[in-house]
Formats: sequence, structure tokens, C-alpha cells
Amino acid sequence: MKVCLVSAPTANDFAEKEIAESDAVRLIAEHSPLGILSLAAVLETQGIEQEIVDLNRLYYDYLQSDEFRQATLDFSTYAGRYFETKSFDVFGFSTICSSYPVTLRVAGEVKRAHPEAKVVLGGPQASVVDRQTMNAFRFIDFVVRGEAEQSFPMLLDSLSSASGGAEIPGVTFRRGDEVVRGPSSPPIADLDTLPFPAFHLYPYMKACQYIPLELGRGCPFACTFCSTNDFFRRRFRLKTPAHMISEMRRAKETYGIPQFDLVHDMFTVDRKRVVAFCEELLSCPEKFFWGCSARTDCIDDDLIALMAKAGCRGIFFGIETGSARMQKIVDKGLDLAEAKARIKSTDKRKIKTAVSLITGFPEETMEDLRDTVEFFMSSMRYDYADPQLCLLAPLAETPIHTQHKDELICDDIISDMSFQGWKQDARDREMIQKYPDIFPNFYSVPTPHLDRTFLKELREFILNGSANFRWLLVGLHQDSGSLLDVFTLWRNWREKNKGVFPDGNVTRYYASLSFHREFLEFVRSKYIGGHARASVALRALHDYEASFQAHPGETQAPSGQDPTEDASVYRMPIGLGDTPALAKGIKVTTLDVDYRKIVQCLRRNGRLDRVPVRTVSVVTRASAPSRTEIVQLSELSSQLMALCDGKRTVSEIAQEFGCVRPEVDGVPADKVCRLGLELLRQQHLVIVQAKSPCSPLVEASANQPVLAAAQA
Ligand code: B12
Ligand code: SF4
Repeated sequence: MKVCLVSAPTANDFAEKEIAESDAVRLIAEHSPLGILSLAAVLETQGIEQEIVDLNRLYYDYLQSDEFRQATLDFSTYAGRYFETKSFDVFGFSTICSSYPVTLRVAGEVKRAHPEAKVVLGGPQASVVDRQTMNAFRFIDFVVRGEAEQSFPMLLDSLSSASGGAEIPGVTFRRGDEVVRGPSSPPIADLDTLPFPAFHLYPYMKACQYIPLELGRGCPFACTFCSTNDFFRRRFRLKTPAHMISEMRRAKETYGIPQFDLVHDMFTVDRKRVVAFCEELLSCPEKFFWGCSARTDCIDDDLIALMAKAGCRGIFFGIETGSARMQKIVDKGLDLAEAKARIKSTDKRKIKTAVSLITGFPEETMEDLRDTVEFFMSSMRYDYADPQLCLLAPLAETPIHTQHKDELICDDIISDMSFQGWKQDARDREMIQKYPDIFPNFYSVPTPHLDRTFLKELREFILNGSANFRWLLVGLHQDSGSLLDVFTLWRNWREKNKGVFPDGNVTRYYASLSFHREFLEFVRSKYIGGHARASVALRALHDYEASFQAHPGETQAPSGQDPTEDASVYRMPIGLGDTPALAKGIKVTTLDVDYRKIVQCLRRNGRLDRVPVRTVSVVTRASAPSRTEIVQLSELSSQLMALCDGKRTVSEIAQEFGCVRPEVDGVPADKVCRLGLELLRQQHLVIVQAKSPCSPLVEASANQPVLAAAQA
């Protein structure tokens, strides 16, 4: 028996060249497909020959191919050709809701190429829409539902025997034309008995940033929108600490990667077990770093401190909604004040925390949404918090889906849980429209109190805005009382002044530089002029961001072209006849308020209009193709930089500088000047062109007080 196991792609639209070439696509290859590698480990113990195919990787290859560039093949046909060359008895596809249409199209191509082979589906999506899928797509021979370590080997075994795969627990099969769902297979009671995932069959392990390992399975809660609780039959299980750590050690030793994504929907339900795990980790000679999921009501500050000490560097908190009313309606039941306190605590411990929020619940009102936006914005004040806002996707067979099954809406407003791209494939769309029961996550539930177009745009606005001008958004939120009001104002202003979105594509617009430019124009011309209370601070936040935008599309000069890249330039001391100039890509902007003070004020939710007025300079520098760095300059540095025009010599600069400040802390102006310039050169902010043989800088020991003064 030869088996090919195929992962579920997490990429689902990169038909756009611009996206295809972006970092997002390169990053998809960083996740090793734990589900099929766990299964592969079990099959290996039974001597079954197998191969792992990662559809994310194949997708990536496709994007590099001529077929993609010349638009001669779509991905499923490309994948079909790839599989034509492979000969297996069974092709097993893992499935996830977001890429279920493309997985089915690829599976169809495989069946066409290998009609004699069995096509089997497993994973979270096929498990819940097994019957519907097999009725609609005859090329699917079996669906293995839920945990498959026991049932899949049994299916393979029976395929080689007379029964041909019928009546196996956990397996949905065909009897003649009828699709039959066998009884469920029991959840695996002792997860320590499972073998170590077959990472060795995945050729890209060394390229992964972290290694996924299962801590356990099953969440005892029952939130109405969630699909995992049922999948693992709500049976909360954990691997023992000793077993977990032996797996982490083995993975680290084999692949040299000390970072782990410890997979469990609700790790912290059993506090004692978490403590035991952390203590065991702390007693290990080596260091491991890891992330996990938790509920804010199943964790406390002491536990967070212990987890941080034991190497926890990331936590996923599903907060879902900032409204206390909606918390009850969706059966999540979190205390929101407690949730905020936990986020503060993870920030204090430097644990990167995903704060996941959802909007688009059927019962949600504008007031609920306001509370969710408030929760999002209050999380933005923490450096280590990463708030996320998703549109609700009715995942198949969840209580929300079952309740609204007959009123699902199919239009262009698709949840980002299901589709994060710009242009959905026409073939996917056709399938989705034809089979709402199989692909409900691409639909929406009605939101009678909220306009879904508004929600979709709000999500794009808040996510792109927070990624690009975080403190300006926090400032606007604080100044106005709610970012929701600013968003409404901006939306009306944009519509009136800029018209419809180019291509009618809201996602693409918010990812573009036009959004940056136009939003800053709105803040300047509409908000600060007509609505702002703390207009001076907001103007400074605006100017700061505007200087940040000073380098659209500018890229770093290739190594060697920029004189600042040339090491020999640094070795030469600055001479009096040299002519300093601003380095390539540098721009200096003056602000009326100290930017750092504004940020400090926003962090503690203080009053913006009380931040003292003081002129400061910031310098922006394009430092990588898509990044800009900002440095706030000391007064001394900004005075010096203003004189570095590429024409004045160091001696002329010292003279002019000396007229304004004859000395700094007892150090004469010319020395301060040359040392300050040296510091700016070391920071790559100025370049120094040699004009004449130079006079050397004063001794390093004498530099220290002056450098400190220049840095202050
Ligand atoms: C890690 C993870 C990810 C990783 C994926 C890493 C990877 N390459 O696998 C990342 C972060 C990329 C990811 C992304 C997404 N994820 Co995710 N993710 C998970 C998570 C937390 C763990 C998955 C895992 O490794 N489990 C452990 C393994 C052992 O279990 P398993 O994969 O289910 O495999 C078992 C069985 O399913 C079965 N099986 C699996 N494949 C196959 C194949 C065959 C042939 C057979 C027979 C059996 C079989 O056997 C395995 C062993 O028992 C799950 C939740 C969970 N607890 O499972 C969500 C989950 C899978 N994700 C989900 C979703 C919705 C997403 C997203 C679409 C949206 C989002 N915002 O999260 C995105 C996709 C992004 C996009 N561009 O569209 C949903 C899927 C729901 C559904 N009905 O499909 C889940 C269930 C979470 C949830 N509560 O909603 N995810
Ligand atoms: S959302 Fe989280 S807590 Fe709620 S049922 Fe799902 S996994 Fe459990």
C-alpha cells in the first residue's frame, strides 16, 4: 500500500501578482502540516510507504512558474499535472474551511489522473460536511472524521481486504449510490501513546521558524461560533509534561529550532497541569521558547509570570467581543475587565499576545461594536499585544451556522477567516454558490442592526491603520472618545472627496499607499481643523506619520552604492575640511510636541492636551524595501543636521554652531560639533565627504561626556 498525504493550503488567493510576490506568500511555507505528519508517524509504524505533499509549497512553486506568469494554467490544473507523475493507492487530503474549494478541485484532478486510486479526505472541514461533500463530489471515496490515528490505518487495512473500507468507526463511505456515515471513532484517551510526528518526511523543516507540537486536544467550553470544541468531542486531554518535554527536546536536537507552537485550543483549563509543565521546563538544562492558546478566565497573573519564566513568548487570547452583552449571547462569558488585566499582565512579561476579536454576530448592535472597537484600541496601547478583528464566518455545523442555515447571505463580503485575498477564483465562487451547506464559511449571517459593508470596511481600516500608524489611531480614538466615530467621519469624507474605491475593491484600497495618503489628508484637513480637542498633539502625530510616509516605494541602495555602506568611510576620522551631508533616504521633520511624550501619554491613557509643547526633530530613513525607520533627534543633533547640507565644511559648521552654542557642558563648540557629527555618521544619518587631509578626532576617552551630551 502506497499513500500520498496532502496538506490543506492556508493560502487561498494569490492570483494577483503583487500579492504573489509579497512576504505573505513566502511566509506560508513556514508552517509544517502537523495533522498529516502526525498521521504519517502512525502509518510509518505500520510499514506503509508514503509521501507528504505540502500544497502551500506547491502553490509557492506555481507562483514562481511560467504558467502563473503567463496565466496559462490555474493552480488546480497545475497541481493536477504535478500529481499525474505520482503513483499511489491512496491520496489523502487534509482539509480546512478556507481552502476547501481548491482542495476539492485538486482532489478532482487527482482522481481524473488516477481513477483507480482512492481519494480520502480528513481534517476539520471534511469531518463536518462529510455526507454533503460525498453526495456532491463523486470522486471522493471516503471521509475520515475527527481524530484519525486509529480510523485511518483501519481504513487502509480494510482497503486491502474484501470489506473495501466499509463500516469503519469514524469513516463515511459509499454503499452503492448511498453515502453512509459509520459510527464515530472514540477520542484517543492517552495522547502520550501517539508517536512523534514524522517531521523527517517534511523536507522543509529546517526552513521553519518554529515547530508545532500538540500539547493535547479538546476544549470543554461551547462557544456558539467555534468548530473545534465538537471536533475533539469536548474531551479535554493533555500530554504529560515529561512526554511533552521529551518531544520538544527531540525536535530541538534534530532541527536546531528552540521555538515551538504548542497546539491546544485551551491549554490553561487545568491550572495544576500548566504549573507542572512549567516547573518541569524550568528544571531542564536547556531553554525552550513557546506559544499557546488560553482563555483570560483560565489564567492569572502568577501563572502568566511562571509561564514567561518557563519560556512562554506568545499567547493567543480569543476575546471575541468587547461587549459584555455579546459575551453572554455567544456563550463565551468572559469578564472583560479581567481580560484587560490579563493583557496588561502578558505585556508586562513581554509575552506577545494575539487579542482576537470578532464582529458580525447576528445580535450585535452599534453599541456592542463600539465596545469591541474600544477593546481593540485599548489593547493597542500595549507593545506586546497584537489585536485582530475578524468578520464572523459561520463555520459548518457550529450552533451559529445551524441556527441561521436558511438565511445565509452570499455576496462579496466574505469573512477574512475564509478569504483573505483580493480576487476570489471564479471556479471557487461557482462551487460556493452551488453548495451553501458545504461552504457556509464563505457566506454571512444576517446582521439586522449593522451594515455589513460598514463592518468589512471598518476591519480593513482598523487593521491597516494600526499596522501603519498605530499611535495616530490611538490618539484619534482617545481624542474623539471612539475610533468608530472617526471612522464614520473618515468614511463619509472619503466618499465625498475621493469617490468610489478603485476597482470597487475595498481590501486592495486599504492595503495601498492611497489609503495612507488620503487618511493623513483627512486627519489634517477635516479632523484636526474641525473636531480635534488636542489639536497640537494630533498635529504632531500626523506630522510624524507624514514623515514616515516620506519614502513611498523607496528602497535601500544596493550595498556599496551608498557611501554609508562603505566601511572605509567609517575608518577615516572627520576632518575640518570635510563636507557632511544627510545620508541617502534621510528626511528631517520638525514637530511641535515631543513625540515620545505623546506616546507615553497615550500608553497610560492620559490627557493629550496636557503634553507640553516643545519643538523636536525626527528623522526618517528608508531602511529596507518596505520599512522606514524613525529616530527622534536630540536638540543638539537636530541643530547639527540642519547644517549638514553637503556644502558647508566641518569647520564652517563648527563656526556657525559655536555662534549659537559656544560650549556644551564645558566642552568647546568645535569639539562638540565634530563628535556630534561622528555620532550622526555612526548612526548612518550623515555621510562625510572628504575634501582635504583631515585633522583627527580627539581621543576616544575624551569623547565620552560629549557623546553622552549629544545622545541626551
Ligand atoms: C495550527 C493551526 C493553524 C496554522 C496552520 C498550520 C498548518 N500548516 O497546519 C495556521 C496559523 C496557518 C492556521 C491558519 C488558519 N486556520 Co487554523 N488552526 C490551527 C489549529 C490551532 C491547530 C491545527 C493542528 O495542527 N492540530 C493538530 C493536528 C494533529 O490535528 P488536525 O490537523 O486536525 O489533524 C488530525 C485530524 O484532523 C485528522 N486529519 C487531518 N488531516 C487529515 C488528512 C487525512 C487524509 C485524514 C484521513 C485525516 C486527517 O488526523 C489528524 C490526527 O488526528 C486548529 C485548531 C485545532 N485545535 O486543531 C486551527 C483550525 C484548523 N484553523 C482554522 C481556521 C479557520 C484557520 C484559518 C482559515 C482562519 C484563521 N483565522 O485562523 C487560517 C487559514 C488562513 C488562510 N489564509 O485562510 C479552523 C478550521 C475550521 C474548519 N472548519 O475548517 C480550526 C479548526 C480552528 C477553529 N476553531 O476554528 N491554522
Ligand atoms: S472559542 Fe475557544 S473556548 Fe470557546 S469553544 Fe472554541 S476553543 Fe473552546
